[in-house]
Amino acid sequence: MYYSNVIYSQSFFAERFFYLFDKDGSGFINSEELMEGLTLLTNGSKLEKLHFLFQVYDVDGKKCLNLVLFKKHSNLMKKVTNG
Ligand SMILES: [Ca+2]
Repeated sequence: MYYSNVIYSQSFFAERFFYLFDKDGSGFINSEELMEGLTLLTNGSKLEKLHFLFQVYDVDGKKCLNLVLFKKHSNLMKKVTNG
């Protein structure tokens, strides 16, 4: 999966959320994985939500975002930390 020139569409987010929820990499999300993911998104701390958001954009797993991605999504990150 390579997203360097991707338009960030709903399918991008659906694929990234699916990948992150599927903790065991089985290609399926079981009920425990779903509950864990939804609990994080609904009841997680701001830091946990921000970490999840970071993982959404860190598509290559290098644990860093380039400047273009950072600028593009900084407003969304502000919403997560303020919400
Ligand atoms: Ca799974």
